Amino acid sequence: MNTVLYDYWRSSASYRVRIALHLAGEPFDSVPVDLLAGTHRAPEHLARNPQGLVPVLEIDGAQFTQSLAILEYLNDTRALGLLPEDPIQRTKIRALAHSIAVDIHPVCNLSVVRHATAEAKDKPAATRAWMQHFIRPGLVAFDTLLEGFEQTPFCCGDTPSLADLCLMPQLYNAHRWEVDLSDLARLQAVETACARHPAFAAAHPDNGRPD
Ligand SMILES: N[C@@H](CCC(=O)N[C@@H](CS)C(=O)NCC(=O)O)C(=O)O
Repeated sequence: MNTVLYDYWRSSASYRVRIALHLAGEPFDSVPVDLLAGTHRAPEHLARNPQGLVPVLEIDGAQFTQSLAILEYLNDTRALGLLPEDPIQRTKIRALAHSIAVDIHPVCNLSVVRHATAEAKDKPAATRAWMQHFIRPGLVAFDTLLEGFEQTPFCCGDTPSLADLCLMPQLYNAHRWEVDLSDLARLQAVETACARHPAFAAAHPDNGRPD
């Protein structure tokens, strides 16, 4: 059975999983679920994920939702080395990843932002202001948390960790909404390193941008 990823090209959570699949060298078919067209709310997708969210991954005869759970599954079954053995370091790297995936990402989700800006006269401006309001402080905190690690050159060492897989999609989103990150040197250095990595490059949203 083929590995299938139900995703959306601009979805950060899907982008995390694409990076992991490319790190694993796992061939997969990408099935786009158009969030702007509302395809994620159609019965067909709700049957895959009752939450109506992407990504959904079919792999090894199983179907998974929730990107962090999927990353841990791929890490466990494909030896990706996203988390170290040491329980203290493991927990600290998970905390970095969660600071993005659990704290920044949900408040910047399409359904949340649409609801929050429903009454705004200038929706594009209100959306940008909302994004900037939540993304910059979250990434400033992430940059400060990185002080506890050596970026040689990735967030926590010389190979990509769970933190890098969450950071890069969030940075893509930050650039999209013109969040100023010019003073965050650690983040910029990690971004340069990740962007050069073939798995990150292959997973980039531009590769899935509809024609
Ligand atoms: N915690 C979930 C979040 C998934 C999620 O929020 N996906 C977004 C795209 S990045 C989505 O499907 N949004 C649809 C919506 O907000 O209606 C995960 O990590 O997989």
